[in-house]
Amino acid sequence: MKKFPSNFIFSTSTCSYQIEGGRLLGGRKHSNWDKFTIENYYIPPEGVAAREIASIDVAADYYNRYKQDAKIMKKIGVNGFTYNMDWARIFPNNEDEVNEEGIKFYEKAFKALYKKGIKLIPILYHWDSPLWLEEKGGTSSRAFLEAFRKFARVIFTRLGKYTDIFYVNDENSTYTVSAYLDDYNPPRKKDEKEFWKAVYYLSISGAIAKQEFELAKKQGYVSQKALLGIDHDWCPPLPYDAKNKDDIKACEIFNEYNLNLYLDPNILGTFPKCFHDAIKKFKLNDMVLEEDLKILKENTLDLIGWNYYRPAIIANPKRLKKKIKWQVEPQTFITKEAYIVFPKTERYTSWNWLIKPEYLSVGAKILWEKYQRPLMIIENGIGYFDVRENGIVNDTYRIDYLNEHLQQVQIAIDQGIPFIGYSLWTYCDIFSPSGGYRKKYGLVGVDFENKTLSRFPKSSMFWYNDVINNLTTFDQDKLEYDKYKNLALESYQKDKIWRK
Ligand code: BGP
Repeated sequence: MKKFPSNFIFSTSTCSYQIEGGRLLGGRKHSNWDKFTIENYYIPPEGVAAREIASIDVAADYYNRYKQDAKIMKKIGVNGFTYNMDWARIFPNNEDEVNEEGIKFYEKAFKALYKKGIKLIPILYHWDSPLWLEEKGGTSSRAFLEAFRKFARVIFTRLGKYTDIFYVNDENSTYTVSAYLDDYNPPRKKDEKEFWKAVYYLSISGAIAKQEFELAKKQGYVSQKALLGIDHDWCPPLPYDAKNKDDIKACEIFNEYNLNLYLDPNILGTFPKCFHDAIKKFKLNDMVLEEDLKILKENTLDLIGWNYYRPAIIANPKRLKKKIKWQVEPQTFITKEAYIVFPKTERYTSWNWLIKPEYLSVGAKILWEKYQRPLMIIENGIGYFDVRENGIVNDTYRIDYLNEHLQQVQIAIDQGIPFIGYSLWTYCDIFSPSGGYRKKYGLVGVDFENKTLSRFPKSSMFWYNDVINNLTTFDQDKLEYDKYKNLALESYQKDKIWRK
């Protein structure tokens, strides 16, 4: 394999409500995720891979530790940091009043990175709406559009100097399915008509952000070569039985709802058939304005961010009536014509997430051929029960997972697919929507157990540093686990960056 290009972006990604804390500090007011975690607080028994809904009041305390974190990121050697700013910190009370202390926090935090040669890669929206917006109807209402325009404008004009890559939103799919088709995440509307409204307004908001982005470019707030993308978590489907035409058909149906529905609008400028069918079914014609569709068509996005964790093994539900020995997780997917199944012959994480790295390059080829946009991985990582010993975590499983997935990015680049970067989920241990603080994803540990929130190294951060220094991944069977473990132990003993 060829080495990564010298200008390749090696980044880590995270998200304000999961890492930042300071939820009532600096003029901030509560959001829907504060309300949700307060009202649904639940800690499962120790060591169980189950949903933990803990407090995000302090989370990993990035709000107070951003300077230390910038130094640690420098040690890792990343040149990017993908971060979703907190809307409720910048606009705590309404859509018009900017909280100067809030935006100044981000200017300080991102300047600390910028001075270390780490490019900020902002994601504008990641599921977390200010409460005042929820009260106006939230993402499934037209109120979302103008409020989002004002929010986007502040981000582009105030933070445009620190970067030339932005994303409008993270995973409209998981967000709309888990929060509008299901009641798993806030605002827990569990109403199919609300689901289609949220899909519509989120798509239009991406085009509105592009309008503001191009205006900010004209006015000199953002560089002319800057790019604005959308970040989607498509799970490339594969048929449970490659010879079964019903399973193959089910994969096409899955893609209509899990790929076309979320990327066609902001990349091609048009909604796919399933959307138009739903508008008729739910009599939502009044929602769809000609002016909106014009904005959508004229303001498509430049880049596809892709959150790749796993593909989806798809079977036609007709099969499920037969007694087939496998796990089937009833999916709250919009379609009942395609089910995700979990054959026991596959590899899974302890949270039952399928591990199949080769579908990263398979999926990348499909995305490039269908949409012809540069790609960047915005999330890829493994949640695990990490065990800390001698002050560090020797996470060889995370090194395995990340190395074999990043290798697929290299393979895709060798096939001529224009990947501009890879942003790993995640920098340090944070709050996980499905696993709370027990489901660890970080390259860097955070001491939640003793409530000190102090940072400590894991072996995987030294693997990532090795990849970045050499501009390549390593043969899976030649990974130097002991080297990374000893570097972590040595660093923890002597580097001051671990002392706040
Ligand atoms: C994505 C979200 C991230 C992150 C990740 C891991 O859907 O964009 O915020 O949470 O999933 O998910 P989890 O933490 O639930 O394992």
